[in-house]
Amino acid sequence: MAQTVSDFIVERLHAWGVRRIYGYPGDGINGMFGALNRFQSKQKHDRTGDSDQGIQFIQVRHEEMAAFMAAAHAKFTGELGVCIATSGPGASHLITGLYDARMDHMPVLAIAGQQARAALGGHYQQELDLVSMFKDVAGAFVEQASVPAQVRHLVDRAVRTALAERKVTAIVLPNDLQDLPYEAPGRKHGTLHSGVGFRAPRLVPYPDDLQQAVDVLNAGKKVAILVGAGALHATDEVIAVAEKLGAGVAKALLGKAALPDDLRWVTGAIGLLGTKPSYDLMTECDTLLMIGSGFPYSEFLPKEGAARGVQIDIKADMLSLRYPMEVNLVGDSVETLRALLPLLEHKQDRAWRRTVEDWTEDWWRTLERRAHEAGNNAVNPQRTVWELSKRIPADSIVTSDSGSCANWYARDLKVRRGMMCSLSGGLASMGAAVPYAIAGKFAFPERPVIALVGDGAMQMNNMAELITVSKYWQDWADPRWICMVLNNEDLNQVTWEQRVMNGDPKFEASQNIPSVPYHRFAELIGLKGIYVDDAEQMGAAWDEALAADRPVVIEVKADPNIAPLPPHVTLAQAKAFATTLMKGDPEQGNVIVETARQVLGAVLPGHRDK
Ligand SMILES: Cc1ncc(C[n+]2csc(CCOP(=O)(O)OP(=O)(O)O)c2C)c(N)n1
Ligand SMILES: [Mg+2]
Repeated sequence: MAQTVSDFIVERLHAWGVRRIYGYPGDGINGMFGALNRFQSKQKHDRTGDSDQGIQFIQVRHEEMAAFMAAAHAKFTGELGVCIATSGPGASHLITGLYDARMDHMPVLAIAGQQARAALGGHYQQELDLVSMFKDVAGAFVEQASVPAQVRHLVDRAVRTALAERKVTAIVLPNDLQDLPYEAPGRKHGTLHSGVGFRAPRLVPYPDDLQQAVDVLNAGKKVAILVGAGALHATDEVIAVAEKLGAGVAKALLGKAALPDDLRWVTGAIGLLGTKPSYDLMTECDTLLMIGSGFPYSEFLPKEGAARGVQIDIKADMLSLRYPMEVNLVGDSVETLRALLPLLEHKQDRAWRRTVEDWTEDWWRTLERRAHEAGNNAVNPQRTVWELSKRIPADSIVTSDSGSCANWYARDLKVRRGMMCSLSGGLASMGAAVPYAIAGKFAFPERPVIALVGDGAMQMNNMAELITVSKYWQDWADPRWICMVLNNEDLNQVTWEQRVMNGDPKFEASQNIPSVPYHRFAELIGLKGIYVDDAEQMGAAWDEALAADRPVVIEVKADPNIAPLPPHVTLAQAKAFATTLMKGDPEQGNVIVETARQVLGAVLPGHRDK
C-alpha cells in the first residue's frame, strides 16, 4: 500500500522524537488512527528488542483529558506533548487542556480532524471553523492542510514552533486528505522543503548585564529569592546562589519541586495558597531575585520601590511584569546562575538568613499544630497531606487539583529532593490532577504517583479518567498510583472564597455536591479502595496504599469547615468575613468559631495565629 498522508505524518512525528500520543478517535481523524495502527505493527515487526521505538497511543475518556495529559507530559519530561482528536466536538473538547499548556508555557501539539475538503463551508455535520477556534490557544502556529505536499512543513513548523517558543500549536487535517497518497513537495515555485530537528540554544545574558545584576545582589542586605517552574532544573545552582547571598527562598506553585523543603531557609509556597514566612520574606527583603516564575499576584511581592529587583527568565515577555525590576536578564536559569555565581560575594552577615530560618521553623510548627487539630466529625484535610509528607518516597510524582487540596499541597507537602510536582497553574483548572498523574506515570512508570483531588473535581472528570488507569495499569512497571479524594460534599475552596473575599454566606444551591462512594467505585473498576474517616488512620492508609499491588483510591471524609485561609488575612477580608457571620451561614455552628478566631486574630495586633 502506498504511503498515505497520515502514514507520512506519523513517521515524521516519530522522526521528531514523539513516542506517545494521547487522544480519542472519530471519523474525522480515522485516517491518522489507521496510520498509527500500521506504524505500530511495522515497528513491532522491525523491532530490535526496544519496545520504545514506536509511538504509543493512549486512549483517554474525554479529549480535554488528552490535552491535560499532553501538557503534563511536557511538564514532567521537557518534551513535546501531543494530543489528537476528531473533528467538531473532539476538537472543541481539547480546548481547556490546551489553554492549560499555553498558560504554563508548555510545548504541546494538537492534531485535529476536519470534514472532507469538498464539504467545508457547507454547514456540514461536525464542521467547525477549527483554525479560528484554535487561533487564540494555538496562535503560535495553526494551519489546516489542503494538499498532501503541504503536510511535511506543517508538521515540521508545528513541532519546531511549539518546542522553540514553548507554545501550543495545532494542525487540522480534513479526513479525505488523511487517506490520500502522500506526495513530496516538487522542485518548483511555491513549494517548501522543510527538515526535522531542534536544539534549544544556550541562553546567557551579556557579561555587562550579569555584572549589573551582581552589583544589585551584592549590595543587598536582605535578599529574597522567588523560584518558579523555570528553576525546576536549577536546584544546585539556586542552592549555591542562595547560600552565597544568605537569602531565603520562596517557591511559586509550579516551582514547588525546585528546592527540597528540608532546607531551613526555604519558606515554601507564596501567594494565596502560600506560607507566612514567604509573605514576611517578601515584605521585609531589600532585594528580590526572581528566577523563572510567572507568579501572578503582585501584592505578595515587595511593595513597589521597597526592594531592588533582578529577574531571570527564558522568555522576555515575562520580565518586569509583576514587579518593576532594575535588571532584567533573558537567560536559561542554570546557565545564568552559573555565570553569576563566581561574581557573587559570600555575605558575611548571616542575621537575615537566621531570621528567615526562625520564621520558617516557627511556621512548620504552626502547620503541624493546625494539621493535628480535630475535625468536626470528619478528618482535618491538613492532616492528610501532613501524614503523606512523613512517608512520601523521594522519587514520587505528586499532582494536585484546583480546590482546597491545592492549599494543603502548597503548604503541607514537604518536597524531598528528586520529587516532581505539578498542577494546572496559570489556568488553575479543575479536573487536571488525575490526567496529570496518568501522564506522569506513563512518562516515569517506575515512580510512585500521587494525585490529590477534591470531590467536585473528582465528579467533574477525574473519576471517569480512573477508568483509563484501570485500562492501563497492568502495563506499568510499578503499580503505585494513588488518588486521594477529599470527600467534603462541598466546592469548598469557592465556598470559602464566597465567605472571605465576597462577604457572602455559603450558597448551598451552588456549593453542596452529592456524596459518592469513590473508594467503592475504585473497587468496581478493579482498583483498590480505602476509606478513611478518622484522622488517626490516615498514616496507615498511606502506608497501605504505597504498598499496594495495584492503583489505589483513598477516599477521605474531609471536614469542609477548616478554612483554606490565605497566609495573611487582610482587614478587608476580615471585614467581609464578619459580614458573612451577620448574614447567617448554614455552617455557622460548626465553622465559624474557630475560623473567626483565626481570621480576626490574624489582623488584630497581638493576636497572630501561631
Ligand atoms: C473548570 C473549573 N471550574 C470552576 C473552577 C472554580 N473552582 C475552583 S476550586 C472549586 C471548588 C473545587 O471543589 P472540590 O473539587 O470539591 O475541592 P474542595 O475545594 O471542596 O476541596 C471551583 C468550583 C475552576 N477552577 N475550574
Ligand atoms: Mg469538595
